[in-house]
Order: sequence, then structure tokens, then C-alpha cells
Amino acid sequence: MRNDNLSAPQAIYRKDYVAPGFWVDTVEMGLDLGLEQTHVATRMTLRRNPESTEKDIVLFGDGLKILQLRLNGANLKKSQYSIQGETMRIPDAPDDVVLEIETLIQPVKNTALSGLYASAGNLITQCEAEGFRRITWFPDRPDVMAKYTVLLRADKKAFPVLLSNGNLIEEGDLGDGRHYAKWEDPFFKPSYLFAIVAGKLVCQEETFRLQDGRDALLQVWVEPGNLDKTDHAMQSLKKSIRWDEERFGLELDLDRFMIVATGDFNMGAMENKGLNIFNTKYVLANPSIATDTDYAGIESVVGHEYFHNWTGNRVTCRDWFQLSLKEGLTVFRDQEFSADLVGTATGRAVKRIEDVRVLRQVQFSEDAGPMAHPVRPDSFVEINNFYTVTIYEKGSEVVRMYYTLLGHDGFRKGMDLYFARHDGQAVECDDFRAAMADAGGRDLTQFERWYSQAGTPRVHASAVYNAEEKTYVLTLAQSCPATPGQAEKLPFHIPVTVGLLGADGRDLPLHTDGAQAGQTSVVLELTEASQTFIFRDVAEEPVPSLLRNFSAPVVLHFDYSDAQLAHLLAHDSDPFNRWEAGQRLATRRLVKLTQAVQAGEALALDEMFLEALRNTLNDTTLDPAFRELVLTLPSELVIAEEFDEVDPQAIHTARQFARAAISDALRGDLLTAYEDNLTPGKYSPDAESSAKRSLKNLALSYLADWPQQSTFDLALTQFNEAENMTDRLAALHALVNFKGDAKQKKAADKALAQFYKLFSKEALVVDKWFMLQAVAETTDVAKVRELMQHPAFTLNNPNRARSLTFSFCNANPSQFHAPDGSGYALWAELVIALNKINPQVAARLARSMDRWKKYSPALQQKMKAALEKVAGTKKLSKDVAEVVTKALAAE
Ligand code: B3K
Ligand code: ZN
Repeated sequence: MRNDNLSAPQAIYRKDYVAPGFWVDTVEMGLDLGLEQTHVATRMTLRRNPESTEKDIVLFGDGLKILQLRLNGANLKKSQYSIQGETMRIPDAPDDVVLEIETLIQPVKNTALSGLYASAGNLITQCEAEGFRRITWFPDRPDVMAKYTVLLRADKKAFPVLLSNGNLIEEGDLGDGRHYAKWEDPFFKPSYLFAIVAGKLVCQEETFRLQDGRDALLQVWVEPGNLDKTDHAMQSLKKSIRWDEERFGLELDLDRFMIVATGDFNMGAMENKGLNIFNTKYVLANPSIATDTDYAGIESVVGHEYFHNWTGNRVTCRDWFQLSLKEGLTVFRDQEFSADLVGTATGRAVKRIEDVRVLRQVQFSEDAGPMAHPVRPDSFVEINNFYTVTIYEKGSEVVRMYYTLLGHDGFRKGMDLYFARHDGQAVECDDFRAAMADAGGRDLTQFERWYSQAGTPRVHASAVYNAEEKTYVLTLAQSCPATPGQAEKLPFHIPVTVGLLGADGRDLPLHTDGAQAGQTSVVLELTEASQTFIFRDVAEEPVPSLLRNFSAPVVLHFDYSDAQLAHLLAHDSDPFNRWEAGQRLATRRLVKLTQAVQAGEALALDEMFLEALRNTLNDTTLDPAFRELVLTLPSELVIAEEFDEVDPQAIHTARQFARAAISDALRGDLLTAYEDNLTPGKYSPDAESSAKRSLKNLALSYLADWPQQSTFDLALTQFNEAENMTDRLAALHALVNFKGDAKQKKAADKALAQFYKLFSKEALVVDKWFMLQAVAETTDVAKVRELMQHPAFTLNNPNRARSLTFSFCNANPSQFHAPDGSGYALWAELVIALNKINPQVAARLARSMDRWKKYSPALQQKMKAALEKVAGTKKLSKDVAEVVTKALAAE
């Protein structure tokens, strides 16, 4: 875990993969559970793998006290094995081995929240990626799949509930106030899917009839007091099970499926076989504490973890370089699940736009920075640093491209073939690609480059219309910027979905290779550096709608005029590109405004743009959620990507100016939108009412950007009268960011204090309270430091740490990048403090400095100093060391 020699964090390479020397068939574990101390006895049967070049038994362990080590019944002497770092080697073992190991661990001291740890007096595990080795010595690698039986013993009062993977086969009393439970998982699984939970928990449970007629017991376990917040998670679980049956023909393979919520968790959730463990953030909801976004997040994460049961658990990864095999595919599946649940075409588009926004904002930036890596990386120092937006979100885009290339039915055939071939195996990304290629009868050899080449490809489109010949000739050229360790890139296989719009805004019929009669969208396959596509019988000069539905994760350039973009925004039959046209119009203006701010020139927003926004806002035939997306300006981070040298304050000033100008020009329209989209009555998180709230609250936030007493009153009334968290939080946001007078400021502070008082017992709401302040325009470094002194703040809890400090460093750029470097100094202190507590969380925060080379020389110098300060810290975890070393190596 620790790495004192920063100059050379040890990387491991994909090319060095060697199959395990021994397979493990069965694992029996007995755990005597205690917070201070847990005793772990493991008995495993191993069998030599004759196909491996590895001859030793190789086990991994981290921070374990060994009490006993026996091989085939005899104690192993110190001379019979060696331990180096986390690796134990036992040479000269017979072909069939029974290993018995006893270890002692201390859950309360485990602040890294990996392995077995304590949370609110309960015991919880997190084993992915390499946490199992913090419980016992084991061949802790995903290609070693075994059957587990787990016996849990504990004090009845302290740990009335004892859970593990699979089925409960026995439970009973041990006397002395102790009891036991025995669990058996009938499926072979890798150690990273092992889980136990013990403690004071209560559950909501339900029997659910599966499509094949079996009944499954579904349970959602929470701390007492939270039982009234489990309904939405349970509903989401049932929808997930049904959806996987219907869409992919995949059944739940267990009689029992459990979800457990914990407030101390490094990430969102974990797909342990039959015993999913979740961050409370993705389980607990009721209208007064959770927003529409929270409700949607719960549905999608519950789905995601459930879908892993097939894509991840039944078919798992050969090694961690293949992580996207399960993550990219499962993200694609959860995105489709959410889209299918909404059902409507615009509903799907709204979901698509939201997903692409995340991709562009975070993944494109990762792909352009020092941590850029392919979807299937070739090396890493710390695997936990590779649970990235590239593996997850870009990985999902790669899966979506198969879907685009093969079509709905073709993709399903590919999935069926993948499971037919690989159920019960640990495989590679190439195996998934082969299943898709074979099922679809397609050559997908070149498609492999999406897995091996990092960086975001650029596609330059240009077109010539020949009025006499009625041809439209579209040329697509691709390139990809260099990334660390990868200077040269070869052409990708890029599906580019294209349509052509006539002057009346309607789609023109397409006559081109591959297009059927009547088709108005066609998937062009760009495989060369440059390719030309000819459309015939094109009656008039069209406006091209390119990369419809964002058919590939690329940056597309086309020299659109403003008029063409306005035309697309008003008419494109592809809702994604309609939105995209609006974003292009906005980005153009925000870049110009930023330059004007820098040059000290007067700022203005043109009527044409305002008119386009006004028309969209007032078009009540459009889904309110879609209008909200069009009216939302590109974020400061997205605007920053347009510049070689980023000026965060100028971008902020420019964007704020644009917001105020829109507020001023569209005032009446915004008020109407506000009034028209009220959702009186009982709260429901359904798509229709949450869409209305999103537009209404966007209108409110715009209105508040052109400060008037009436708007302040509107926000205050909404805050006081809100019957759900979505409206209350949006109102508080408007109040806190209101550029008002002293009296209004006082009233806003009062609301903030009231909010805290009202919800001080709800950890997830207190997180929101910190976050709202972290991203407020006026929150500077000093204010963050003040908030860090608040009694409710702690770095020990990942959600709390993220709510204030991560939000500030990542989502308040104009304050974080204060010219005096105070934000960077704070960042360094935080990373160093977190490094001692929780390396995974520390390494995430360390990523805030990734793009330091994009700032002015003066800022760069200060950022470099902060990075060096962290890099020079003693006992730096390899998690943090990898991130800062790579950042410092950036050119
Ligand atoms: N597979 C887990 C992530 C584990 C992260 C380990 N550092 C959650 C998920 O992707 O579903
Ligand atoms: Zn996942």
C-alpha cells in the first residue's frame, strides 16, 4: 500500500499477464466478528493449473496478522514460504492442496474503507478491486473463481443481523449471547465479489415472481430509522429485474437478492453476488430529503448493480485491465434501462443528452490530460485509480457503437452469443468484440482501436452541394491528438449517423450507399483517415445533421453558420442534435464574451441568439426537460475546453453576464415558464413532473440572476412552502446566489441556517448543505476553511469530504483558481490529510489538478508547487503517488 520511493511508482502491465499457477475450487470461511478485532479462518482447496508457467502458489495479503498457515494439514514453516510486499509465494506445492489460514484484522482501524471496516457500529466489506486480501491471504485476482461457504459468528446484541453472499443455509444460537449464520453461494465467483455485512440493520422485504415462475426474496437493509426511505430503491430493484428479463432475457439466478445501505462508502455501490452494498446516497429517498436527481440516480445505480449480476458476475474480467468489459457494458445497460423506463422519444433524448454532457465535461477532459488511458489500459500503478470516466462512460459509448452498427436485434444476438460462450468465465474485452462480430457477421478488427488508443478523436466534416447534379458530397476526416505514451494514432472505425434537412426543416429522403428507400438517417462508417460520401437526388442545398444521437464519442467540427444552427435548433428531427445546435450557438457566444472580458471590451448578447432561446422556451410542444437542457448554458468547464489557456475568472464573468442578459431579455417568458410548470399536489418523481420542476427551477435561477425584490420573494416563498427537496433546494440555491442588498443577504443566510436546522439529522441533506455553499459564487477559500470548522464536517466520511472539498475544487473554478494560489494550497493540505485516512478518496481529489498545464504561467507555477508539495510528502499511498507523478510529468 505504501510507497516511499515516489520517483518510481511500480506499474504493472497487461502484456505480463500469466494465468494463475493454481485454481481455487472451494473456500470455506469462518469469521468471529468484532469491531476491534475479527478473527478469520479460511480453508481453501487448490488445484494446480497445468497450463500456467507459474509453478508456485501465489497469495496476496495486505495488513494481515497471520496466526496460522497450514498446507495439507501440516504447519508451514517460515522457510517454506516467502512474503514480499503483498505477495506470498509457496513453492514446491503438490498438485492438490488444502490451505488453512488464520488471520486477525482490526476493522475499526480500517479508515481506507477497503476490506472489512466499521460503519456506524456495523461491519461492512468492500473487496473490489483488491480488498479481499485485507481480510485473508488469497489468490486475489478476478480470474480465480471459487465457490464460497461463509460462517459468521458474533455477539447477538451488537450484530443481530449477519449477511453474506448467496443463500442462508443455517442459523442459530451459540450461547454466551452469541449467534451464527451460515451462507452458501452456489455460484463460482472471483474474490472481489465476496461480501459480508453484520450489525444492527432492518429491512424492507418483498417476494417477487420472476418470469420463469420462481419466487425471489428481495430485501433492502438500512439502519433503523431509515426504513421509511427504502421504497424507491425496492421499486427500482423490481423494475431492474423485470427489465433484464424483457430486454436481454436474463433472469435473476438466486432465490434471494439483498441491498444494504451504508453511510461510509468510497464510491456509489458494489455488485457483490446477491449482496449489493450501497452508499446511502443511492438507496435512501423520500420527498423531503431527496431531489428528482437523487431519485433518478437511485434508479440507475440500483439497475447498474443488479445488471452486473450477468455482466460482471456471471461473466467476469480476466484481469483488471479488462475492467471496462464489465463496467462499460453495464453502464450502457443502465443507461438503456433509464431511457426505456421513460419510454418517450424525447425522454430518451433527454437521458442521452444528460449522459453525453457528463462524458464531454469529465471524460473528454480526462482524455486530454495526464491520466489519459485507453478503455483497456496497458498499465497501471494502482487499479483503484482506473475506475474512471474513460472505463465507465467512454466504455459505455464503445458498447453503444456496436449497438449503432449492428442495430437493436443484432446487438441482442451478440449479447446472447457472449453469454452462450462465456457464462462462468473470466474473459477479455476482445471476447466481447468477437461475440458482436460473429453474431453480426461483421469484421470488427479495426474497432479494436477503441480499446487500445486513448484520446478523443476529432472528425472534420465538410460538404459541397452541386445544384446541377443534385449531389451533396460529404467529406469526413478524422484525427486524434497524442496522449501520454501514445504519440501516433491509427484511424478509428467511427459510426457517423447523418441526416439532411431541407429549407422547410423536414428531413430529406436519403439516396446514398447503405440507405433504404424512405430512410432519413443513415449510419456512415468512417474507417479511413478521410472518406467521401455521396448523396444523390438532393433537391435543394441541405443543412446537414451530423453525428445524430451522438453516434460516436468524438469532437465533430463543421463550419455551420449561425443561421444553419438556428435552423437545426428549430427543426432537427433528431432531438439530440437540436440540443447540440443550441449548445454550439451558445458556446460560440461564450467564447467571444470571454475574450471580450479579457480585452476589457463591452459585453453584449445578440438578439438572434436570445430569440432562438425564447422560441425554445415558449414552445410548449417540447418536453419541459428538453427545454431546460437547451436553455442551460454550457458549463464553465466545457467552455474552458475551447481555450488553449484557460482564464477561469473571465469565463465565469462571461457566463454570468450571459445568464443575466438572458434573464433580462426573457423575463416575461421565464415567469410564464415558472407559472406553467408548477407541480401542485402529492410529490412524484416520475419523468413528467420532474421535467416540469427542472424547467420551473431553471426559470427561477435565471430570474434570480437579474436581481429584483419580486424574484427574491418568489424564491423565498418557494423555499418556505416547498413540500419536496427538489423545490426547496433549488429555492435555497437561488437565495444564496442572489446578488442582493444587505437585507436580502441576511434573509438568505437565515434560510441557509433554517435548512441546516431542519435537516441536521439527515446526513445526505447535510451533504447537500455543504455542497450548495461549496459551489456558491461568493464562496472563496477562506469560506471553505470556515466551513471545514463546522462541527458536522469531517474528512473521515467520504460523502462529507466530497460534499465540501471536492465540490469546491472541481465545481467552483473561478474561486478554486484564485490568482494568489490559495485554492491550490488548500487542495494540497486536503490531499495530504486524506492520504493518511483514505488513499482512494485522496487520489480522487488529487485529480483536480490534472489540467494544470492549461492555465496561465503564473497559475501553473503555483499549481506545480502544490503538486510538488504533495509529491514530496512522506508515506504517500501509491494511489496518490500515481496521480501526482503523472500530473507532474505532463507536457
Ligand atoms: N464495481 C464497483 C466499483 C468498485 C470500485 C473499486 N475502487 C461499482 C460499480 O461499478 O458498479
Ligand atoms: Zn459497475
